[in-house]
Amino acid sequence: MVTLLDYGAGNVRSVVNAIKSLGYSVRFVERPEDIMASEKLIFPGVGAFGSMMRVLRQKGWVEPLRRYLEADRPFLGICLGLQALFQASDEALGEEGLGFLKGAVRRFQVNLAVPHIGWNGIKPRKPSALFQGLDGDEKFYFVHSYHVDPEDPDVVLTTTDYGVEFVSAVQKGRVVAVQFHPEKSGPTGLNILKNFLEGVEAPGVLPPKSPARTHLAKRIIACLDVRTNDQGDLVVTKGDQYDVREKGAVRNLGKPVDLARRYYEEGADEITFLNITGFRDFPLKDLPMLEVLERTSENVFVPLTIGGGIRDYVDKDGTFYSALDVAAAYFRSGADKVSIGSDAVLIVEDVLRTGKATGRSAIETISRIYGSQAVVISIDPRRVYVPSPEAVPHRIIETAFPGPQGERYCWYECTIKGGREGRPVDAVTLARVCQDLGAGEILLNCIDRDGTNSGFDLELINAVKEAVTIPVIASSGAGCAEHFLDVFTHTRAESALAAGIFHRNEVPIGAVKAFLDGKVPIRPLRS
Ligand code: 1PR
Repeated sequence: MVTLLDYGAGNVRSVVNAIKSLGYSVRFVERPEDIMASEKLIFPGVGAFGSMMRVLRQKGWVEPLRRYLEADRPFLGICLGLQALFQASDEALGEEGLGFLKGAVRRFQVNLAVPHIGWNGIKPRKPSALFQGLDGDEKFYFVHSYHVDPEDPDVVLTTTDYGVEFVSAVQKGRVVAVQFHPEKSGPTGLNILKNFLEGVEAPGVLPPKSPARTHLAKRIIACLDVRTNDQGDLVVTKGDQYDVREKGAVRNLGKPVDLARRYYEEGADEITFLNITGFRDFPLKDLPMLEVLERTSENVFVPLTIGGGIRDYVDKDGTFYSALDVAAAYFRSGADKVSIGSDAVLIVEDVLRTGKATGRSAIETISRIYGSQAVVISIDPRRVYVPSPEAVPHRIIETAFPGPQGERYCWYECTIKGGREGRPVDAVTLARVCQDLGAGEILLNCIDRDGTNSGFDLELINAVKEAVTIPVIASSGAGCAEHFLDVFTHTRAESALAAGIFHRNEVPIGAVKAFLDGKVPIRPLRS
């Protein structure tokens, strides 16, 4: 029996599913006395340090937690559950942490995208039972903007490199805590969880290998565009430049849960579901997507993103649902991130028109509660050629691929409603304003390339990547493994997403990774 400390700030479903998949049962801390009564306590922190500590105090859990830790009882902290062990955090100045370990939590001061999102390695510093069965060169899924800075070097279990060398795991007796998410780190992560559950008092080992330097892997993401077909079945579909119909019928490429499972087993580093008719169907009425997430998260242990229909909504009875309500339902069902498409364009238009943010937009409200790493902006741009840089008041780029009239300039017009409506805002400006509002990642599609197998639009990706510091996912147009190498060598995109080539079995994820191996850092297939 494992006890889970859930203070209601995000996706704990995956932790529960991961523990259950290892044959353990889970109960939740409900009253302060449940903490001392735990046999093994797992604290999967999500969200922000300040709100976490406030909730812990309100619930009366701080003192029992301190007593539990001081008594050297089995404890596993994950992400914010590691940071909570320290005295203070730059994220919430004046807010006291649990103070079990001396030191503070610092914001990353690096010349790289922050949050640090993705698969990175670990460098073990001392033997631990947690390392049982590891080779040492595995990668784990991280997502955080802050890292711990312990005063006592003896508690450092592993470090990781990301612009700086930071502490990625600590251990003091039977109290262990990791910055990465074992429940999102595939079979390797489950191995770590299993080691903890079997008891870290077992004799410690050091993995046979330890990298001299760790590298953040370039992520390969499988994307499932989901909608209901004309027969009423929820299917994975795929468009050509966003047209998903062939001879009048919606293309059917498989069932969402089954395909997600297949891509997990084939080595996808992340899975994205886009409810492509979300702009017209309200997701909390269209419950199948929630069920898809719930069922997928039962046995897919990599990050899951869901997009489609995340916006404020009034139903036909006049009941108001906020974008935050929709996102909360998705997180509860197993999503780690939500992706906002159409609404982001309207929000940015509003900010550009009024010159200020309202503080109430979907981007701001969701990132405030769940953290910026949980908010992805999905952009659906279309290339528009213009004769000169002065032709339109948008961010223009000079292109190496002239237009039909020989135009040497173009801009990328954002669209809403699945590409059906163009709006007067360009993709570069949209990405920058969304970052300022609190978005943590950009999913950069391209209508011109979507479904064409002709390669990613590198000019678009470079223009957007140069304008933001948050990670960018390159999307649309992948036709072969070489296209992934192109995007990772000619742009600074952190990840690349594809749909059609995976669905049609033209190029499996394994083949993409095998091709990239040794050329760019990737998560090795076996982990
Ligand atoms: O606007 O917040 O409701 O979100 C709707 C979401 O659905 C948006 O993220 C939007 O990108 C997506 N969407 C809407 N209509 C379509 C469509 O195809 N008709 N799909 C659509 C977008 C694009 C990519 C695709 C890549 C890779 N799909 O996600 O997977 O282009 O494809 P490829 O590798 O086959 O080239 P909201």
